[in-house]
Amino acid sequence: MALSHIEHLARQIQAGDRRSVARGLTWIESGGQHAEALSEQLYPSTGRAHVVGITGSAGVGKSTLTRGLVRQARARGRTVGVLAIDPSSPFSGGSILGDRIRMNDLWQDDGVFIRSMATRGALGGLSHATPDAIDLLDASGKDLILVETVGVGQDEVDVMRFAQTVILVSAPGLGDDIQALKAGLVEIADVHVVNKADRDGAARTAGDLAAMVAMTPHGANDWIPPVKSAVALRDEGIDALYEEMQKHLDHLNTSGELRRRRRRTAEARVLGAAQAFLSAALRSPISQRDQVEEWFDRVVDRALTPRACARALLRRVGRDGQVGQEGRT
Ligand SMILES: Nc1nc2c(ncn2[C@@H]2O[C@H](COP(=O)(O)OP(=O)(O)OP(=O)(O)O)[C@@H](O)[C@H]2O)c(=O)[nH]1
Ligand SMILES: [Mg+2]
Repeated sequence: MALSHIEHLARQIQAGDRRSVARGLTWIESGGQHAEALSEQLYPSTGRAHVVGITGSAGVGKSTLTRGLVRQARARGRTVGVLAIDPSSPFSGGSILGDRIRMNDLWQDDGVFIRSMATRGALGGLSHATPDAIDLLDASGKDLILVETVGVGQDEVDVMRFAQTVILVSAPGLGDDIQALKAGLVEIADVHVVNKADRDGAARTAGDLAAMVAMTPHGANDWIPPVKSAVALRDEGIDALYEEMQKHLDHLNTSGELRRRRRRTAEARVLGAAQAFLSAALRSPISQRDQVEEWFDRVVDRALTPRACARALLRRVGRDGQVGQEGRT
């Protein structure tokens, strides 16, 4: 594909053209050279949106809350992009369809762009496609980008690194879940919300969370994650949640923490890309040709240690300039 074609698509995306945004996201999901060329074109016009991660156990009401937050943003005249990341196996597409139906009313609004991504199992994995997809929505001019994931695995926790604000959704009656989530997710939450506050036990869940927050040491100028309640189904508590999200962004801006978070994100992306390049290069047939075969034999014959061989292989990969030339970036 000619570069001018990619440049054209990038310009259309920057102009906010919906069909181009949809097409660009499809490219990014499938990865490869076109995706990288497109991301390169878009990168200079990113870094403007407020990226908010919405995570929590399955069924706590993340999508319902997301829909509510979209409405709050729209009422304030802000444009919104939503990425609902489906961590389920490629075999079950159920919840994508569910999300689509539940968010149906928002699909008609030009100021909103919603996309479900089932990237688990795709080459490069969840955490590689997501930041590029966020960038694309950012470049298309969306003021707010909401990223929904079930916080089940390390991949989903990693995705939250790309957000400036993380909202952790809990629901009453999921005591064990809270325990399970404690290690990974409570740590990264900037705002807690106990959804389904219409159900028994909501006050207790909120109390447990508040106790956990209180146990975490905080400096005098640190942000202390608030614990809010909501009934997303009835649109209750969503405006207060939106306000907390805004307050957190203000805190990031005034404290200098925003720059530090962006720096951390940059580092994670660079290292992630370097790892992906390297493993692709190491697996490529070119780097395994001739000499390398002989090296492996020498390892078998105890003439070379596995580590020394690995160093030689890395030197060779670097010298051949193959790094990043193939595979997903
Ligand atoms: N009682 C009650 N039910 C709710 C509330 N919010 C959402 N629900 C219901 O809970 C179920 C799950 O809601 P979703 O918004 O799909 O939850 P989710 O966390 O996005 O689910 P997954 O994406 O599948 O993990 C739906 O049947 C909702 O109608 C609430 O405030 N109260
Ligand atoms: Mg959902």
